[in-house]
Amino acid sequence: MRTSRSSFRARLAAFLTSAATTGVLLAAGAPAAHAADTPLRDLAAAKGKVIGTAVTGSKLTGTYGDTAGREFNALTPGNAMKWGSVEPARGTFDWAEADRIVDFAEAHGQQVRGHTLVWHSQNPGWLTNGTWTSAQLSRLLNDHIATEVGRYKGRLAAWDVVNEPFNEDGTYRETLWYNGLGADYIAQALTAARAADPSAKLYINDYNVEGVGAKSTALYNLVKSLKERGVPIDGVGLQAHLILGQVPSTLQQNIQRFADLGVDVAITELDIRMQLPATEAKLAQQAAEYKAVMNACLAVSRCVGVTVWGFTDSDSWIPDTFPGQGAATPYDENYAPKPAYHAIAEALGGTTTPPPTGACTATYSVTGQWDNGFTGQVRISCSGASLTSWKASWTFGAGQRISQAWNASCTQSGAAVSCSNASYNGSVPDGGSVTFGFNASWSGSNPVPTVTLG
Ligand code: G2I
Repeated sequence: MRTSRSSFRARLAAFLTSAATTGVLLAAGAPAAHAADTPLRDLAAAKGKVIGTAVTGSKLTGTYGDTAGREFNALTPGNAMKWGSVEPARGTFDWAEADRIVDFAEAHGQQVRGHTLVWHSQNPGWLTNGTWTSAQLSRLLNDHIATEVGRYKGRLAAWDVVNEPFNEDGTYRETLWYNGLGADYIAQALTAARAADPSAKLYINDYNVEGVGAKSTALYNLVKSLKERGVPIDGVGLQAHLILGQVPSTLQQNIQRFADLGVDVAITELDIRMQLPATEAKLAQQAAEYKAVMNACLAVSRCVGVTVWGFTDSDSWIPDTFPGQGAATPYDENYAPKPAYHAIAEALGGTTTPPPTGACTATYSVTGQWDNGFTGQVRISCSGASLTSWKASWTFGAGQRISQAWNASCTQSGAAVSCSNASYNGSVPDGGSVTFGFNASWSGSNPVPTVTLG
């Protein structure tokens, strides 16, 4: 991982101005323990491991950006580096979103994992609809890799060079690349990537290869033969899109057999989905399963770390792809850490005290930020307790001023803000929540205050 003095300073400054991004205070007045917990990235760094997240570049401001920067030491662009994103029309490149993520990562002392160069999905129409000879395909492949890997040369820790090459039974997936070039497209891609950036670690990445089975054995045999042939290959990515209750029991054994082959292993896209609604019991089971995945990686020195595929349920691919399922990531849709977050922290050696139950809590988040303005949101949730009226108060730390509020009446005197319920939302039942919002101005910095409920 790249850690320079300047990036450390930037991180420190960012930390000092935005400590406790999601300010939470209990109704009783005691700070929730998790607001002060050690960030996951510091715990992971102490163990020499990566804790990463996939991100959407356009969202890297406000609470989303603060959390991504504070908690993770690696970022993977969820979509921004795919062929269809970077070259939508032949010869017309759009690097804006990818650049934004790489710049953000460097400013926050984070690694970047490039994702992905050669895949059957999310390719531009001009490529998939074209008719190509194998010589033309080979040229397209090599040029694409030279251009994209070359653009970020020296700045990325790793590339998912080839993504999802196998069928479930371990045969090769019949893609544009396989059909045109045979299995050799994999060696060609790896060789081109090494030439374009000798310092990036080169991976083959797939799903349903977490446990020992036909598909992971095909990947194992491929890596073995690539190594024997002297083709550059540094690691395998186990995506780990898991289903609650189905963490493979052979995960650690599988990681170990790849390590024994002489390659690194990364868990690259971890999420654990469940049938909605999420209940306390399901979230507790999910936490235990996140911990089990962390522990399997921590147990093998060549397992470089774990990346989650989106850190918040508001930025997860699951609900769109599997209707009725979700809650797959470590933070809920309002950026409140879930039991899975605490389980990751515990696996990394952190001591965390999850917020006690039987209380009402207020969570402040910045949902949008522009020039000198922002939209803030406070969510008041009760569990094991209820309210018939409420008042949420905080002190702005950097001169922010509220101009407008909705679903609450807010007054501001100097830095002190006080917001009381509207006539229609004073009651918060056990298990329920209410939300109010406001627009405000900021300049210089926009630190997140801690909210007290009274
Ligand atoms: O499918 C889950 C992941 C499996 N492994 C490879 C990953 O690259 C893949 O990521 C997902 C993204 O998280 C989704 O966000 O890849 C999907 C495409 O296969 C992405 O979905 C696409 C939607 O299909 C598009 O409609 C949408 O425009 O996301 C795009 C951007 O939001």
